[in-house]
Amino acid sequence: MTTTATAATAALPAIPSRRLPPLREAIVDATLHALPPESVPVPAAILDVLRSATRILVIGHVPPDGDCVGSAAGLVAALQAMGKDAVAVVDDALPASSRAIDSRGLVQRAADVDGPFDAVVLVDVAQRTRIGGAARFLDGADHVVVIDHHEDVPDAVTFGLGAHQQLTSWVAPDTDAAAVLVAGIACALRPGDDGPFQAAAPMLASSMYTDTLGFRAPGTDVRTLQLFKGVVSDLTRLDALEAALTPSLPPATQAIIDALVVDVGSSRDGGRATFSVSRATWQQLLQTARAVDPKITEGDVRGALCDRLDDLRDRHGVSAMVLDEHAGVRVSIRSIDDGLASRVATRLGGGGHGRAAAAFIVDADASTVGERLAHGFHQEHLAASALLRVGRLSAPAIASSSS
Ligand SMILES: [Mn+2]
Repeated sequence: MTTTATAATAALPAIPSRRLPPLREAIVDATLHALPPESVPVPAAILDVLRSATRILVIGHVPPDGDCVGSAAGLVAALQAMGKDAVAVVDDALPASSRAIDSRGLVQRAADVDGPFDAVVLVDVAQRTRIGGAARFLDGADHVVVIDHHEDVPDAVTFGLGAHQQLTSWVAPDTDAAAVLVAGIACALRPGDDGPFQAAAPMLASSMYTDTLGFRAPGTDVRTLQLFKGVVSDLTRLDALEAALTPSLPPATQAIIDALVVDVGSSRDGGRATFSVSRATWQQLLQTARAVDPKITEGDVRGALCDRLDDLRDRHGVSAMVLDEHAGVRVSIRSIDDGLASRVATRLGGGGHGRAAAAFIVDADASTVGERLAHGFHQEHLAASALLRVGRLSAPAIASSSS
């Protein structure tokens, strides 16, 4: 019985929360120096596993976001640059913005990959239940590594690991993005050789950008911005990065989303804005999009809705969306208050970041979920007078805008 759990929690030292300068100003501000990736303190145990392994699988979470895709693809690019046989899996359809981050097309679905791997690395996630079909690769690995910046503390039991398997984890909850940790790893893998880091850098920069909401999230660490600036050093590069991360939907699809947001404007109450997308509306959004471009994924459309949710959060403090998809009801929650969004999502059986979190609820109808969402906010001590009003846009109301 030699299972060993190495729990390294080498977080960056905390700094006071404050809003950063606008990104475009920060990029051209000569007094704000770029920070080298060597500044991220990487636990030696993580490097030992990665250096000694020959066949490595790197897994991100599902549903995916920019950070897990960029971190997984970036780590694989770094490992390949030092001659490793490394494969990235995110077992879900990638939204267009994430496909743009995975600029080399390194990320695959679990069914397209053959094991076994001697090391399996989870990035941006610390739960076996959040990696889809990639979970089966955990069972044959000598080493399981977790690199994450959320609160979950992994252990060998919940990962279902056997006595011969070693779990090595680096969980740094005060870090803005998993990509910050991966940047440190890529740089430290082979001292004196920045090839692995350079191979990963564009993907990691995009991850940092998305997980900090373009460095607009309150409390974003200035050092993450300085790391980013080491890669995206001028406005030309920033423009290219932002253009790649902003997929365009067909005008008819966008028009429906715009109509939803107009509806939200009238339904906000007490600084909290919510909106509900019925199953019929969701189907209509997908159909209008795919009629123009069959490659548009559900994630692309969901991403456009979430962009609006972010705007609403910035304007109203709290925003939420109840999205009635075919397989269940998705709830997305945003808050300026760090922690509120994740606490409410946890009450609904989900989780996520402090300011952006989600839950996916099967076997429930949207109105019941909407009530549970409102109740969840109340349990978080939001005033009763700010009872959430859910703006509903029925399918007939948008029929004219899609025909
Ligand atoms: Mn992340």
